[in-house]
Amino acid sequence: MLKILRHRILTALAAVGGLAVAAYAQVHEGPRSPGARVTSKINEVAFAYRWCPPGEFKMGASDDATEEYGERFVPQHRVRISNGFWIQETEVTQSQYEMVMGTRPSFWQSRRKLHNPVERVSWFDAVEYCAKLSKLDAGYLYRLPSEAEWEYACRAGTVDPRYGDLMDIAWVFVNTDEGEGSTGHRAVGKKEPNPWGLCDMFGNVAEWCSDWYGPPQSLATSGPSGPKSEEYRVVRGDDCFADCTEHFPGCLAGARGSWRPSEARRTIGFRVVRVPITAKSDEGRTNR
Ligand SMILES: [Ca+2]
Repeated sequence: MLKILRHRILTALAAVGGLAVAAYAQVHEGPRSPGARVTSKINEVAFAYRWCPPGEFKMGASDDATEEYGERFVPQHRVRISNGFWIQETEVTQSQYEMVMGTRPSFWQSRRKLHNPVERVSWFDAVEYCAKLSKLDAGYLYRLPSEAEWEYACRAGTVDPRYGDLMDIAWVFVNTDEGEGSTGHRAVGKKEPNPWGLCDMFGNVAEWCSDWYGPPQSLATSGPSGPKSEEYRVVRGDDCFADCTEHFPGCLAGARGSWRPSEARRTIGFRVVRVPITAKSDEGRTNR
C-alpha cells in the first residue's frame, strides 16, 4: 500500500478565542493498519494520533467484578465500533492546550511541565478545546472519545483487564509518590504503550469521555451517546493518585469513573479523537 504524504497549509489567520493564530499543519499519514501513526504540527506544537480500526470487542468486566464493585464496571457486553478513528497517542499536554486555548489552567505547572498532561479542565473546557482545534486543523473534526471508544482503544485488541504490568504502563500512586512538594503527574508518553501505540491510558490523569455517566445497565441500550439525563460525565483510566490495590482497582480497562462536567479537577485531563470531515456524517458505534 502506498504511503500517503499530505502537506496542508492553512493560509488564513484563524481567530481562536480572540487570539489571532497563524496555523501551519503538516500531516504524514501511513497505511491504516491498527496503531498506524499520524503526526501533525500546528504553530510548531506537535500532535500524534493512532488508528483504531472498525471492529468488535467485549466491553466491561466479568459478572464477578461487576457484582463486587458495582457501578465501577460495565457488565460485559459486545460492542461494535462501526467506524475507525484516530485517537491521540497521549493525553493532551499543557503546551498543546496553551497553544489551542491560550490559557494554562493546570494546578501543577511550570515551563518544565509543558509536556505533562493538562489538568484542572472541566468537561466543557475539553469540549471547547476540541471545537477550537477543529478550526485550527481544517479537514478534521476533533471531539472527546465515547466511553466505548476509549475502552476499545485502551484494550487495543487485548482481553485482559490491563494491557501490561501496571508499573510498566502507568504513572500511579506507588511509582510517583515522592513526598511533599512532588506532583504525581509525569510527562506524557514515557511509559510503555499498548499494542496500538497509545500511552498513559491508565494513570497520569483520568480522561473525560463524551458520555453521560448512567447506570451501567443502561449502556447496552442507550445508543452511541449514552443516557441523557444524568448529572455526571464519564472519566476513564484513573489518575496518578490511583490506589491500585485489590480493593480499589481503578486502572482496569473496564473500570469506570465519573465527575460533574462543570468541575475542573487537578486529576482529570483528556485526549481527543480525530475524524476526517468526510466521515463526520456516518461516524458512531452501535451496541449489541
Ligand atoms: Ca490517563
